[in-house]
Amino acid sequence: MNEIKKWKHIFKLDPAKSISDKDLERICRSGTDAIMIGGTDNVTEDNVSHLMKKVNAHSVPLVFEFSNLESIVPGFDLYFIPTVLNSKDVKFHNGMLLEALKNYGYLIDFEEIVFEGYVVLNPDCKVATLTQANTHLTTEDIEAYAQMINDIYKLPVMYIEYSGVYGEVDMVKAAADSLSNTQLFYGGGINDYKEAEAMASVADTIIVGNIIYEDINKALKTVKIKETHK
Ligand code: 1GP
Repeated sequence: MNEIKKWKHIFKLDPAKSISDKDLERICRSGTDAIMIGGTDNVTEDNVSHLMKKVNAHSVPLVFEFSNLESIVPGFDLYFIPTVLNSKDVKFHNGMLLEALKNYGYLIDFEEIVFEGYVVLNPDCKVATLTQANTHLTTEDIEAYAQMINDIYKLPVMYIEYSGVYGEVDMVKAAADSLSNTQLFYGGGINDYKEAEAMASVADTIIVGNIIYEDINKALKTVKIKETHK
């Protein structure tokens, strides 16, 4: 699992969205550090395993981000499990995890699990609605969540999730300044190199999702941040 510490850039592919073989190949050969497969709606065993097989034809590290029990498929390098700390629903803190362990605990190689402390900050994104996240947070809240994740829960990853919109750099910086061991992931609305660069200078790792499906050339240019952030 230590390999993730070196990751600066991740492309997140949504198994419910379609991508041509040619575009998928360009993403896999882009020089990104890893491909993460995950989404909020319509994530199924079928579409996850279909996409997994296609990405596995390339040599890029491939990880799965868990969103429901039905879509867990063996064959990934690592399994990322979010705990949404600003959700009002215990299901998204540890409820689904409890069910996963009850059903599959005996099969799990815990070395392959990365538990992510999520804080969702875009009130209009699907994950905020689904998890009933309290997104009206101040920088003090973010600092406290970062302490909770870094110093108390001691999680390997804190994920600031703005899915769909470009976030406030100050909020990301508040988290970054409060973390010492935990790796900071930032995801949301990165649509070009400049936005990627601004977030990569604050977060340890940036996640680029939706722009893959809107403008693949712009998405590919975000990988260039790896040259300035080694
Ligand atoms: C979504 O954080 C990722 O979970 C990436 O966000 O799709 O807005 O790039 P975008």
